Amino acid sequence: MKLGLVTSNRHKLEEYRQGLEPLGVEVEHLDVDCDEIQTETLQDVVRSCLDQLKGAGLSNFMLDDSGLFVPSLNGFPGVYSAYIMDTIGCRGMLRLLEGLGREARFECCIGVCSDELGEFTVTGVSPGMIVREERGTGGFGYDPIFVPEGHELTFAQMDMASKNELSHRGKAMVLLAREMERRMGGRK
Ligand code: ITT
Repeated sequence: MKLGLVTSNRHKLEEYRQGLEPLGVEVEHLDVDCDEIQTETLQDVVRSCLDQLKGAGLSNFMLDDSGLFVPSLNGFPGVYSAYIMDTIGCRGMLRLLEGLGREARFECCIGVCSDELGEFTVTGVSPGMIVREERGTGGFGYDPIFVPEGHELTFAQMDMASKNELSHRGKAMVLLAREMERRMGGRK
């Protein structure tokens, strides 16, 4: 099966290829844009993008919206993660967290729109901690400041396969593959 991935982020594309191709899903890059609505949840952003792109005639595609949620900041930056990364970056996040709890979680909501499988979303969560200084050069975004629960290395210090095993996106990909299988089984 082949699915297009709508993203402007080449790191995401690589993570999807690494995670889904062994599961029999070929991932093709679709360089199209969607207006991310201002809303409270990743799931609403994803559903709105699916509708916009479907309305524009696209089919057999997926996309994700992801974010870092910090309970001591009442869930911030959450759906504003891209804006915060572009304005204050990892360093600004570290400054914001001085003196506050460092527990955090990444979430990734994947939305799929497929002729064969219909439309659905799945969400993966990776709990962890924000470290005190940036570590590592791999990955992207907040990877240098996030350590997944039970581990010592940041995502930016891991190779892509290890990040995919532990990450919000990797977990969402497992749920995606499971849902695809369930929907295909239902057709038999
Ligand atoms: P799209 O074109 O796919 O939307 P994006 O990079 O804007 O690419 P998101 O809106 O999903 O992706 O991400 C919101 C922010 O969270 C953005 O600043 C990302 O760099 C960051 N982010 C998303 N996934 C991440 C991950 O796996 N590791 C670190 N940071 C991540």
